[in-house]
Amino acid sequence: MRIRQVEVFLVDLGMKTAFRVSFGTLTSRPTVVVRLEREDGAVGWGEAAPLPEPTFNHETPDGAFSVIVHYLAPAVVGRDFPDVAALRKALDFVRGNPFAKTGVESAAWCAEAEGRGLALSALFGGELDRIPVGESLGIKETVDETLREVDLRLAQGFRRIKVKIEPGRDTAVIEHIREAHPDCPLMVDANSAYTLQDADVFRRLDGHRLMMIEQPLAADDLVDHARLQAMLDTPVCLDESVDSFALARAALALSSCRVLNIKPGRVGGPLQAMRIHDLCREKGIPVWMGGMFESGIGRAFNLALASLPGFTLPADMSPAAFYFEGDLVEAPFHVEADGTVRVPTAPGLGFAVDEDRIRKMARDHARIRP
Ligand code: OSB
Ligand code: MG
Repeated sequence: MRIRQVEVFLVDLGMKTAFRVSFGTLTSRPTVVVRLEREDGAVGWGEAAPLPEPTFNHETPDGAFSVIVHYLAPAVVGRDFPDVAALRKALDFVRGNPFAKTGVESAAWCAEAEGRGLALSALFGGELDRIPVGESLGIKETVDETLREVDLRLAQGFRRIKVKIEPGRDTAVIEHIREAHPDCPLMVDANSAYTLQDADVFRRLDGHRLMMIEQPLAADDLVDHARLQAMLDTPVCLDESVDSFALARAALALSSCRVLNIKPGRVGGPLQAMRIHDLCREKGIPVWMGGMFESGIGRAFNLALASLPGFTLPADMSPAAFYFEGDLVEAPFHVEADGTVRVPTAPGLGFAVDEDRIRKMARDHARIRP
């Protein structure tokens, strides 16, 4: 595959309602779209979707745009690669920046899927045709607000509820949800808001039969996560802590978690996501597909990867319409009454990209040629 050119777009998806997590409130959703064109005419789309501020990891949309324009795209344009893995290797000279690398690697996968007339899921070796999905609920002002949304999402068929928590807004909200829905699949996500000093909070949560406690402690602290996991019956799930294959291996070796959230963007692209999936499968660690409020472009990769057989727990895969004023694909997926999303079987991305809208909306654009 010879790469003719790469285009990069910075677009703003208007957020419908603010989404609060322990480290801040999301009120807008700038994201980076990559369009890669090969010499044989195949076109692929990808998305680099770090959060608007460097709060989840060190990246931002402006930063990812710049890293792609100045470093990643110049490393691939005009070059010929035997396969996507070789193209991805050409990005390794850049340290970190997993979301930016994901944008470029994803676009190459999409072009490959189009070129070979295959669906992304088939290209990735996916097996499932429907992905069970759960809802991720932001932190609300009141417990009642949270309870109302839990009722709504369960009635809509969502297969599990994830509640964002922070110190002071944790045990009470879970107690109320458990009272109303004694058996609903329920979990919490702390986005690193606690330390081991808060062990009492986790001991109380441990009594509520949660599916897991996601990322309770600092992102770089695998040792304390292992200590916490040893104290609890509830599985600890890591998210922010694992942004590479090596860290996934370290987390499993240290018993820092019993479940892993895999987000292609966080770990540096579909190839790393697949390697981590394979490792976890071999070690008997269940994984599930997380989300980063991607547009329909990024979600297409999440959906295709979630069809791999190790993804045995419900995904964070709410449709774009929950969050954004509009999407970047023409007919986004929806959640069926049984709480699943269908994995597309059409060749390529599986969703029609609204290219006109992307070109019109772009608040920054660059074209990189050899
Ligand atoms: O920690 O899983 C997270 C959204 C933004 C930043 C971090 C996280 C989330 C979510 C998933 O909870 C939301 C989604 O994309 O469905
Ligand atoms: Mg998380």
